[in-house]
Amino acid sequence: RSVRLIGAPTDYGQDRRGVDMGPSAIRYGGLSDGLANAGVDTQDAGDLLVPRAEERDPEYRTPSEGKARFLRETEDVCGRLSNEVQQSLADGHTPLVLGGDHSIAIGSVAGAAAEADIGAIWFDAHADLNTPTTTPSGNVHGMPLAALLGVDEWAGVDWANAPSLSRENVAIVGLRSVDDDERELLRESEISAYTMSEIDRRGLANVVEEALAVAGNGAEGYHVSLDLDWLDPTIAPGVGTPVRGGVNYREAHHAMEQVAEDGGLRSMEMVEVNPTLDQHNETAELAVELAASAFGKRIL
Ligand code: DIR
Ligand code: MN
Ligand code: MN
Ligand code: MN
Repeated sequence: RSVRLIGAPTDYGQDRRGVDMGPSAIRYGGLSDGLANAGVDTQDAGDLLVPRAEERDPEYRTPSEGKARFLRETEDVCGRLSNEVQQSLADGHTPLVLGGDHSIAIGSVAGAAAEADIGAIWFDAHADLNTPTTTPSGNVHGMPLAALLGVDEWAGVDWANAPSLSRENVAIVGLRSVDDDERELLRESEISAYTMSEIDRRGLANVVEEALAVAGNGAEGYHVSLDLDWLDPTIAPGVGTPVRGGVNYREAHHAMEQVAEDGGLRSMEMVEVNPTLDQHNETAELAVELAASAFGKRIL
């Protein structure tokens, strides 16, 4: 397999600044060596040009009357990211997108879903299912999955929707911080949602096996969206919205090894690494290790 890296250095989607340094932090954390050790050919397409938030007005521009900060900028970046992801797939390279905050998932998944029916696995403490009216924060990083699935007022926002991604092919793994309206939506929708408490009960390996089956069922591969706040903050402190009680080091590696073994991975992203909140780039280095496992690194 060969991988093409695409950096999307945004920090429009959340309040803690510095996540725009994620792509650099992950590269400095040794990504190309890590992937080479996994036996993967890697090429680096560099970073998308992302205007600094300071140059822009966070003006709420929404489909309805709700709030979604920097939505105009998010649309611009996601449109270009979607094109890069499509080009990478057309050239025969698996896209590995480096965030940036999680709002960029709108672009990566839209790109991955442009020419195929795909599934998606969201490794995240959060559901990312808010809309501009349900959002408690106005931050688009809490909304990308809702945008892609066309939930409520996201429906018909063409640039943000991925019509070939259906809810039956979406699994969220690692939930432990869910807003009230997201909970309501998860109760009634076909999205497969796996909480930390279910992981405690069944074990992560069993849950991931099921999530892979959900994402791949009838689909032409799936997108893996890895929000580093999925992990426990003791091993991944460099994220904007840490939540205690996350996945541990070995569990995380094993989950990524399951992804590699399954073989259905179409595209992947790693988001929310914020080196300004980190200790010695620990979170980016962990992201590198997990990417190596997802792309096939084995101990023996
Ligand atoms: C919260 C936090 N649900 C929000 N979301 C985060 O602002 O919508 N997503 N941190 O990753
Ligand atoms: Mn999250
Ligand atoms: Mn489908
Ligand atoms: Mn997220």
